[in-house]
Amino acid sequence: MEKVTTIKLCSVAEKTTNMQRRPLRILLTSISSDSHTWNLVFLQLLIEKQGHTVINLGCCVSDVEIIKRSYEEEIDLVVVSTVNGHGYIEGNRLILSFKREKKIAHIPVVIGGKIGISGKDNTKHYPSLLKNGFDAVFGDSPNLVAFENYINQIDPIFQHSEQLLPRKEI
Ligand code: B12
Repeated sequence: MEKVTTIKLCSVAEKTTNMQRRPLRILLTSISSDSHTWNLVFLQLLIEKQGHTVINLGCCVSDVEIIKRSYEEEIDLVVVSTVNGHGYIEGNRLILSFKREKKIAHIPVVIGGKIGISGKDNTKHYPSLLKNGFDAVFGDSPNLVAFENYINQIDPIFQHSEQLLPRKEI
């Protein structure tokens, strides 16, 4: 009798629902000049609701601190949130420094929020942010489905991290 092999394709939604992967460890941060915090609180709650662990560095975080914590925390993804309008300037500076660090350069880094001071035209800043190394750029739309979908297709990097206890910091 002919042997039939079926391949089960796992959709993103299914992957998330089943939570077969271990939860991601996500470093959430703002940029050095940005003192807004509710964006960070909102994103932390959104990401944690999906079952992932958030290390929230809070507002006004220096590039050096973001890079240092990325080395220390065994993270799978860095999420930069910024709304004060300096995002495209400091974001470009941050990502160039981050991607120069060979041991963490493989970690995906995304940025989102109010990237500049041009409202809808902030999209003009996206190409340089992507060219300099960001893996994705998100606007400040309250519709965060694209962001959630992005997170759900990330695979954990550190396979040995299952033993790590979830940590939350503000
Ligand atoms: C509260 C507030 C403050 C408070 C912040 C207090 C605090 N501890 O957080 C104070 C008074 C300190 C403040 C200061 C300033 N602020 Co202010 N502030 C606001 C205000 C009124 C609300 C922000 C807020 O809390 N929103 C609630 C959160 C949940 O929403 P959110 O920030 O928009 O974040 C959402 C999205 O942007 C998106 N998002 C954000 N990040 C990311 C990241 C990713 C990856 C994704 C997917 C999505 C995403 O998701 C979030 C949820 O939907 C906004 C105006 C407004 N209505 O938005 C101005 C606003 C952000 N501030 C502004 C400005 C200019 C300033 C100052 C420069 C003013 C000044 N001249 O001093 C300073 C900057 C200080 C600094 N160093 O950063 C501007 C920014 C302009 C721009 N980017 O075009 C705004 C938009 C006001 C305006 N219309 O001009 N501010």
